[in-house]
Amino acid sequence: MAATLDPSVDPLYRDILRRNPGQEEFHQAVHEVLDTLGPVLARRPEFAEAGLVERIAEPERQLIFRVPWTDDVGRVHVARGFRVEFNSALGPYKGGLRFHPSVDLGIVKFLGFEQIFKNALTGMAIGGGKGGSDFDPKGRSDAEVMRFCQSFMTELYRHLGEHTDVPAGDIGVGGREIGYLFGQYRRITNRHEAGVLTGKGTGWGGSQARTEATGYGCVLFTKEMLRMRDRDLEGLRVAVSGSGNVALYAAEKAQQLGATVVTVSDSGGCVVDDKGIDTALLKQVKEVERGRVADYAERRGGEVRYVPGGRVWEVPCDVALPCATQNELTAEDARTLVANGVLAVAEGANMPTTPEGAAVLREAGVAFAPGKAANAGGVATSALEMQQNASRDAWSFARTEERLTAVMRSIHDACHETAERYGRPGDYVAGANIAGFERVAEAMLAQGVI
Ligand code: NDP
Ligand code: 2IT
Repeated sequence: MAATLDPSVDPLYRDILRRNPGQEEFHQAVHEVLDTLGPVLARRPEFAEAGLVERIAEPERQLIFRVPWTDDVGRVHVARGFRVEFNSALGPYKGGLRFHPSVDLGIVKFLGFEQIFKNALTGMAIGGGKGGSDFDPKGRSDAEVMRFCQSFMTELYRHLGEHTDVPAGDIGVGGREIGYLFGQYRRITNRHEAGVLTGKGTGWGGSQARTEATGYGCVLFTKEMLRMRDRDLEGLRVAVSGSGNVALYAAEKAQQLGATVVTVSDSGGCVVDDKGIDTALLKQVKEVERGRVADYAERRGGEVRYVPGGRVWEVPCDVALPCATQNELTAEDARTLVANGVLAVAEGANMPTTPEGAAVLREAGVAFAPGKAANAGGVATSALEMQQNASRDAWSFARTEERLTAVMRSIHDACHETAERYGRPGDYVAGANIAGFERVAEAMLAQGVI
């Protein structure tokens, strides 16, 4: 990371680089947060005196473990499992599990670090954590995925609990995986402890609207940002990257609110569908058949184009929603978006925009919502799931979505007001980082040096 930080945090950042070599995504996430904290530390010297930045950047606990599993032809594989329990000042560690071949300690730490501030922004009693494995579920049978999940949980269960650490899904981990993980936890512990995992099936302790929550929340946040500029989603063209859980439901909500989603993608390429993505068909292809966007294009026929290796950011749009993975929207992509007149970018994924890409958008005056604010609807609804589990209750879809809408509005307003309070009007990155940091910092200060 080249950009120099405020002198109040630069030495701390150098130390973090030195002590965590090679963890580039973690460095990037820390840099982005520290870049906005100078004014807070200037106003609140007690935060620096209590070593809060040093403590917040060091996970409370980091677990790395072996996950052996056997494939359908009897071959043994060894994957690596991770859980980084980053911060529990506000509540039990909370955050997803990612199964993807790119997962390593640096990725899990970047995600866990982001999660601390995101979870604080929700205003709910949840700390930050993240986990996963370099296991690649693509092309694996249900039986193989089940055996992997059982092996993973056989180690992880001892570190979990509804008051300790509560995982959920992320890339490569959806309802199927949560089911297998929950089953193994229940079997080993002999407890039906519903609140130990979120994203469960609605028939056995899951919350209505959790599946939809991240994508829906991202669009609700976008709507709030546009409202501040006297604009609405109605009639706008939206580009969504990815076609997984977050992308699917971002597309669905954007269209419910009158926008036209003109493109979605996966790691193979993108589809361009000028009349608007048929989200029911996309759900069928992705969620039921576990297919690719190329299959969607083939089934949809007509004027829909599949572009192998194509990038959604080249498709002209008014709103861009990166919903796939980290660093998928570069400076060059940002320049293309700006040239095409983009009004708003909201991150459904975690850290999808590179720092250089974010700078291009900022300089062009594009409304830009960082992931820790815009995608917090998923974890917020996980906290609602925990609430329902604790009270042995199950709410309706409408009631849950109403709560999600209120949380997204409150996160938007907290980011907006905090940015103004610190003389950075309209800067949602600064607003989100500072508002999240203040909440965690106050709790850590009150709880002593631990
Ligand atoms: P899914 O596994 O359901 O979907 C991931 C999508 O992103 C797929 O379309 C996938 O394409 C694409 N993708 C993943 N990795 C890459 C890559 N390296 N290059 C190109 N495309 C890639 O995951 P989710 O939708 O759950 O997660 C998407 C993002 O949202 C992640 O950043 C996640 O951390 C974040 N997030 C998720 C939340 C949730 O509740 N699920 C909550 C908050 C944030 P392909 O199939 O070809 O790999
Ligand atoms: O990045 C995230 O916020 C998630 N993957 C969801 C975490 C959760 O616990 O619901």
